[in-house]
Amino acid sequence: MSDKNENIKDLSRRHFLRNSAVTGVAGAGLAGGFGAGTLMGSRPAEAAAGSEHDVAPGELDEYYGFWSGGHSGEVRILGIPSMRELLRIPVFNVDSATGWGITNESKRVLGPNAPLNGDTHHPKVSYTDARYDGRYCFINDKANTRVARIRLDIMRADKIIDIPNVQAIHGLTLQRVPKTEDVFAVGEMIIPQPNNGQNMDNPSEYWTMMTCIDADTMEIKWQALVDGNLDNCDTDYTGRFVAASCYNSARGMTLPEMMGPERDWTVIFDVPAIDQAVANGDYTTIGDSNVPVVDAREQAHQGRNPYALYVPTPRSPHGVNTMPPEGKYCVVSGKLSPTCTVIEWSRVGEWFDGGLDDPRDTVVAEPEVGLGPLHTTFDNRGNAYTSLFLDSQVVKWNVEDAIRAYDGEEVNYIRDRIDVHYNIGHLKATLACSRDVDGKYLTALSKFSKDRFLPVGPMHAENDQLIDISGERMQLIHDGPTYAEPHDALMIRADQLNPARIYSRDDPYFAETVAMAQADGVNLETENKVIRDGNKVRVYMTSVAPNFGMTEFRVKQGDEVTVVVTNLDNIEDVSHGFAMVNHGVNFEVHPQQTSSATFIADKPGVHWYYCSWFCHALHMEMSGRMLVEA
Ligand code: RUQ
Ligand code: CUA
Repeated sequence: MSDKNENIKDLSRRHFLRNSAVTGVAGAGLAGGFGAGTLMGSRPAEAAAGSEHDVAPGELDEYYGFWSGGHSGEVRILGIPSMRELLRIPVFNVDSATGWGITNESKRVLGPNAPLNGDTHHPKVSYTDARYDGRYCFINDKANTRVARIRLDIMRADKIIDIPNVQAIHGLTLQRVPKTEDVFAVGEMIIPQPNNGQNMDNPSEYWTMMTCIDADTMEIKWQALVDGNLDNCDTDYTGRFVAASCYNSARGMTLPEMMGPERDWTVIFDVPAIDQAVANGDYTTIGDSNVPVVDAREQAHQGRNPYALYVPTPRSPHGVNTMPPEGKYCVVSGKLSPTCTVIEWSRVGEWFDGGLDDPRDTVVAEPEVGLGPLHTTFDNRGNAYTSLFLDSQVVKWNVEDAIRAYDGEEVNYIRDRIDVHYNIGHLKATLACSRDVDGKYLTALSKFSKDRFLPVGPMHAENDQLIDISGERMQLIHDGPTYAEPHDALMIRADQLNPARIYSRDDPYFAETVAMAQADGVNLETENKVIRDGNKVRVYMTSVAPNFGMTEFRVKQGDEVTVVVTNLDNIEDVSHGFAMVNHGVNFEVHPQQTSSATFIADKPGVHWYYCSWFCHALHMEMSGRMLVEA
């Protein structure tokens, strides 16, 4: 490939990483030459500073970006195109600022004995008719095999569920049409079934599943047992199919075993057929889980598998992305193959309906795009943009031209390439997973930042870059350092979200706490009261800037104390916090919110509590004492 345009420094950085990454997979023959698809050389990123993309102080952004926080366990909201971080939503982590993981309200969502860490990858905002409806954001936890739902009015998770029978939920995607009723989540690792310590030494009996979750109840509807493993996934635009990539078709336990086959596959599920199987009772259950498990492995079926189509796909495929706005094609990115595989959804339907025999007949193009293709996104002009991990590039290619080339026509489908810094994973264009795709901006989530920012020790920032894709050529417009480690992002128009400005007093998020107060005969909005119930003490207090409704309360050493604070301020942004010194307690109380935390008063003496959210000129004075009698 021609890297002529790059300066020497840039060249050496880039090649260092590419070579080391290639060495790691040398056995796979990846170091070989690449032809037609990579004709157009790379070019250095042209930075457009001080352009029309700037968002001046006081101006609002055009888009909301939902960013995964990776192994920070959170989800973040950014404003686009400024890339300003607007909010962190704690989900699978514990958060000192908001008290997520400390408050009773968040613990009810997290469930008993919830792990303290998480690994979020793929935030997905709910749809109505393949358009963002701003209700929920769903997110996976790869580290602890969970799925969470975040309410987008208050930006807090309201349901977190454990997924049985699988390990490491990675890909997560939503039904688009007619609306998001099903959430699909795939388990990446294969494990014994059941995984109870009885059958660990026979990896040929390790399997994984795709899980279907009811978006409204967050209950698991069913699981589908598959061959191979499962990685990323996406749905079509009819509500019928889900496709998932498999990079371990060999079901290997080690890297060489996993990388053995030249082709792995994309598995495509017929969701109504599996729904029907469950309705007919055609399923089993595994171990002590009562989730219906439908067998979608090839060995379970003579003739055509009614539940799953396995489309051979080169090699260790990764990203699975349906092309908007009609959802005609699905692009699977090859990772260890320099290709993307384009599957036509209508042909998938034909295969399931008996019209096609060879699963590969659903493939309509396989363009060569560059080294290490991971994910693909789209504009509204028929172009796809694929992230190239090894080349540290985004490549723009035309889908219809790639189909023509696959049919034997002499056509160059590559439109442009741009360097990103460095080693990009995910990428996403504005509204690219919906009918409203607009082809304006693309975010490139680069895994390495090295020399792009001031050094801050051995742990480097990630570099989420913003690229203007509205013209013929891509233009880099922003470097955005971020904390470990965004995997995926999506951007929706600002008008597609309508968040609450203050809490509603009947918000279900704290309804159980309100019910507890009612059972104690306490009116949270008017009363400040201490209720003793054996060695359990419930302290109800209000907050109005700059006062807590109670400046002291008295308990006995060893009491289990629950402090419930209700913020009576109803002015936007007048948030209070409640921190109990030396007791590991701090939590948020936003306008009209009720929050609570429970702790043991195990230390006799005077313990101050204070407001932790700067709320008033007399914020420092907003405090009180807990007196603990020995
Ligand atoms: S998957 S780039 Cu979850 Cu690619 Cu991280
Ligand atoms: Cu209330 Cu600071």
